[in-house]
Amino acid sequence: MIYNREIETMPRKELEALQLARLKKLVRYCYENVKFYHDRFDAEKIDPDKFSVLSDIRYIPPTTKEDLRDHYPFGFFAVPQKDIVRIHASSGTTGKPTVVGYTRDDLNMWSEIVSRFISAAGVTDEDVAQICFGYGLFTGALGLHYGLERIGATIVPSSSGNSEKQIMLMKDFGTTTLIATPTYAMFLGELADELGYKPSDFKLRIGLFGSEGCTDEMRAKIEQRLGLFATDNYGMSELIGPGVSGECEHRCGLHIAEDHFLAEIVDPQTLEPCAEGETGELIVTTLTKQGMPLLRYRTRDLTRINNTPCICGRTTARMDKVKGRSDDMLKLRGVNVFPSQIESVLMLFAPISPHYMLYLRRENYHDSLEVQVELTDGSLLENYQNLQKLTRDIHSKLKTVLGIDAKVALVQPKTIERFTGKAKRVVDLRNQ
Ligand code: DLL
Repeated sequence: MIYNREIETMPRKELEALQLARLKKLVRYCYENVKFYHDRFDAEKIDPDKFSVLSDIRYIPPTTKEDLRDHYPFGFFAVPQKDIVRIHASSGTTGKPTVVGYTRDDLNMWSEIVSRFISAAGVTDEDVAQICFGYGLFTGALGLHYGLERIGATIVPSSSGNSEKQIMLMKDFGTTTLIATPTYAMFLGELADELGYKPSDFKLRIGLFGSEGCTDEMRAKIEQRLGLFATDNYGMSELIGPGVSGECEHRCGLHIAEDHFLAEIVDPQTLEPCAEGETGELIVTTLTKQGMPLLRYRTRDLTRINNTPCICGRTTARMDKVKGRSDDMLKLRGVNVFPSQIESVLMLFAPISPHYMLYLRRENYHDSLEVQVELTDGSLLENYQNLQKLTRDIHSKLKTVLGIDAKVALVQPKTIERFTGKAKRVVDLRNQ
């Protein structure tokens, strides 16, 4: 179902005109209401009233996470605090979190764009939707919550963790839509299997997975385990949370909510625009946000954009599944590799499970990578020859496909940590 037909199928010329009108308003709004932007425009001699085409946006230097950190907590807010009705924050693994403030209109817009991608995935008011994202400062749960409520689905706000109970609820309440990170969905599927359930014991039909990447191979495994059809959705707390883009049933890219977000792809090194269709870093401008508008925010996520209309009828541009974050790229003896590429190779081997960890170490001034991966059947550990052969096969596949020389360690089933939110599979031990 197309939730907002007028916007989602708008001819591109009209859409671009709408974006330009909104951009012009936004630039002045930021200049007048956010000191950081005011100072920056003055310093760079940017006239906020001289924006006449969308590409003029390139005159504005990008905004970074460090800029937000430097103005912690509320320095980027563009409205008085009484107009902020909600605050979220990104987890902030190191140091202070990044804080985001929403006005009532921002929350409305957020529900609208979430309603779009969940409708595009096929969810309706007939569905029972179990939200297994953590409720709290994280945007995942409440973002999906209000979008699902708007379309009238029955929400089960079970949050993350307490996994056996999740499975009981999933069965007893007849959950049809599972909302989780792909990692947690995989874990729930595995646990259901261990508890003796088959996919047919559940009424699951759609998975709305997001907040982290997942290869197609991994997704196929999760779908099979749980008996559902999964779509990917993307977002980021600084920009709003989930809802920036999401796949439709055809799964050929994530439709961007372009009336609210202006997306650019740039070379992450030079920050020069990439050619159309080329992969680079996604930079996003929030066209309509009032509480905390951002001009050219550097997401660090790598993807590419396709502007051609989709077979679903939507005209909104589609971004590829995120390939990785520019800061996640592993550099091993001159070879650049993303964790997702390693995952794709591992998925080719049936005797290993989709649970793995990547350990980076520095030995004698050389970086080395250990790929630790679980066996599906622990009895293989007793057969030295078979174990050696599998280890060698994985090693050589990683070498031929990706050009990396990784140490492969096969470990007992169920020994690698399970995550209830985003997985943290890369452990960097190089500076220890
Ligand atoms: O993860 C927002 C969200 C919640 C999106 C629930 C979708 C569903 P943050 O915690 O700020 O926000 O993390 C944002 O997560 O820059 C990406 O690197 C990554 N990310 C989010 N969605 C995807 C996805 C939420 N579908 C960061 N595929 C982003 C790959 C994703 N990476």
